[in-house]
Amino acid sequence: MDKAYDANDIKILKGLEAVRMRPGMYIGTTGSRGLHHLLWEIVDNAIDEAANGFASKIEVTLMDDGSIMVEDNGRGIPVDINETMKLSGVEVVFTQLHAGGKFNNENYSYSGGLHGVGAAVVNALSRWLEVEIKRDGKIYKQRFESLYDKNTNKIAAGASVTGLEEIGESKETGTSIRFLPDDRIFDDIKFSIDTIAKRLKELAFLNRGIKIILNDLRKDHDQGQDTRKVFLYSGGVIDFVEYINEDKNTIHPEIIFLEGEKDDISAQIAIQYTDSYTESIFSYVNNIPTSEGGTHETGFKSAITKVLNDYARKFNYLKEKDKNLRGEDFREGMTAVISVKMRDIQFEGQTKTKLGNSEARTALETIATDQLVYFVEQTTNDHVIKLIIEKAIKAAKVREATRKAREITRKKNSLESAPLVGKLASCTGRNASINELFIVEGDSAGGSAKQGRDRRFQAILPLRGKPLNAEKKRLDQVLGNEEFRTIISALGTGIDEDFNIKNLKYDKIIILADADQDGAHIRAILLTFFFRYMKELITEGHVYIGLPPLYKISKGKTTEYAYNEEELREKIKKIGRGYTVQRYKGLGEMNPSQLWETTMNPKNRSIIQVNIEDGAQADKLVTVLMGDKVDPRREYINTYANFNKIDVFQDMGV
Ligand code: TSJ
Repeated sequence: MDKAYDANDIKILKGLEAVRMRPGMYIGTTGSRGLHHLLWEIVDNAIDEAANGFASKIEVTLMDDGSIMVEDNGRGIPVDINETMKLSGVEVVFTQLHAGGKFNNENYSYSGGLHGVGAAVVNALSRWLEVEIKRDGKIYKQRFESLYDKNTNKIAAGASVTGLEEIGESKETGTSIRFLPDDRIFDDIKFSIDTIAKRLKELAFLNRGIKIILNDLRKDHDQGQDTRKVFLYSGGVIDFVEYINEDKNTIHPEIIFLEGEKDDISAQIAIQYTDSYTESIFSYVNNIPTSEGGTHETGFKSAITKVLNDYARKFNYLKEKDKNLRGEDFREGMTAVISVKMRDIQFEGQTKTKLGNSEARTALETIATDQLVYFVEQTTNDHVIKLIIEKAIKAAKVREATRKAREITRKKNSLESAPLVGKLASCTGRNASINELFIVEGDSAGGSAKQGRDRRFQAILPLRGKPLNAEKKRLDQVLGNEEFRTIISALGTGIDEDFNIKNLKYDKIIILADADQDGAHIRAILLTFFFRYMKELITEGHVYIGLPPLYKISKGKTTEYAYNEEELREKIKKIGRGYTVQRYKGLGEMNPSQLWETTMNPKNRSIIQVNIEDGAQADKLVTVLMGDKVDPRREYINTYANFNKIDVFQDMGV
């Protein structure tokens, strides 16, 4: 008979083994995201130490054996014995779940809420983990391993294989953690230097004055990449805004900086306007991006609207008969970064990236109002405020014109939708959850696609010319463009504030353009349009880029296709002597059955899902691709415009 569970068993169940049993519960996934989550967990602890004023430098190093090291020059994790636990501070941190290394919550005022699962989880999911601590004149070291135990037939998670040993002396202080993620847990244990660099740069922007260094000591690291990157921004969010606006045309040189604290909530805000027609607000709470916004953003926006309207009235920009300007008018062309630090954060929203705490709304409204009132009262700032208010008044006028244009478009779409949809070859099936819309460059490729498709679920929309560049246009002009009107009416969702994803008629929207500069331009134009006016299409993962093959290799009756040069070499090797190679210059060169086989048939095709995890980076990329500064775009397109590099295009965030 099984023996009854007692308290000891329960304790074992709550040990680190539990983490290995259900890694997803602690880190979300065992894919690349989860792997990097381990790193962020460790980095967050070092950031906390620095944010509390005890460390000034954090160094992350990718080691050649696949492990990763994080070092700070803080006080060093306490090494003395915790009386209740009968363990050293170090052992508590790495072997006790939920202890989280927070000995003293007063010292650790702010800790990341999304992460914060604790260093013990990292230990449990690593092959091995080593910690080195310099403090009190000494160097201490301890090693943990996840080893197979043949007595229990199980892997003991993160067990200490040495004690906390004194291995030397040092006048310095600090903590260093090195660990190797466990390949028995993760799908792949290769860290992405790009993902890490992007996040460390962001953390450096959000934590002014902290020097964050990234070293790549892997022998096979990408040639041409620096092996050492240093991120240090003494201006913090001000530098962040400057970086986002780097390739935009700013309309005033000085960046507005608002900073304050209320009810234990602190906020830093940087604002600068550009000649763009869209708003780019990036908000964070405890260094975590809040892509869906939330209460802190709402509070900030109310403050802007109220203070600037009051000012506009007081100084007669608005006459008595004029209506107040709307919030959106003041946000046209605004780039802003908002960084909030507070306790007990709560997330809401579809992707849990929306701040829910109501106290953040009132705090941000108060802080932003007080600071902005102070800013507008300085006579040296008169010219900036004047620019902003005049821009908002212009925006309000355009808004009114747009409303009228929109009404006309609505009527047009409902009354005479036939000519628009005329170009569209719809599919016969009505199941929006499987239907696909191919937006195809050119009439001839469009014709092949119409003939080659599976008409039950694939619809084709050929694009004749280039649609206009939405980045440089206002909504009324976008709505006036025939190519865009056709797309809007085909998708069924409406646009901008009318957008409703529930009405989307297709699960996948696949952009099919040639592998040349013109094609790259069309892709960029369409992505920009979706990004600015139908963002959810992208964030919900409905937008794809189709990849037509670049080469056809044939011999007798065998035909193979290759999507890049490496594949071409492989296929040639496979097919042997006597082959011919055709290089496709455009989609138009393929006949309908070839196009189906290589590019449209879900069984064979390759398509790339467009994602924008990193909003600031995506915004920057769209600006570079579609803005009116030519040099950065030329540089970018020269580097990335071909299909072989399109994965980079995706990595960049669009
Ligand atoms: F926990 C960990 F492994 F994730 C980790 C912790 C990783 C890294 C890279 C750094 C750290 C860390 C922890 N750096 N600094 C600290 N500081 C403390 O743990 C500490 C030191 C002193 C005192 C004190 O009250 O004297 C309190 C704390 C929490």
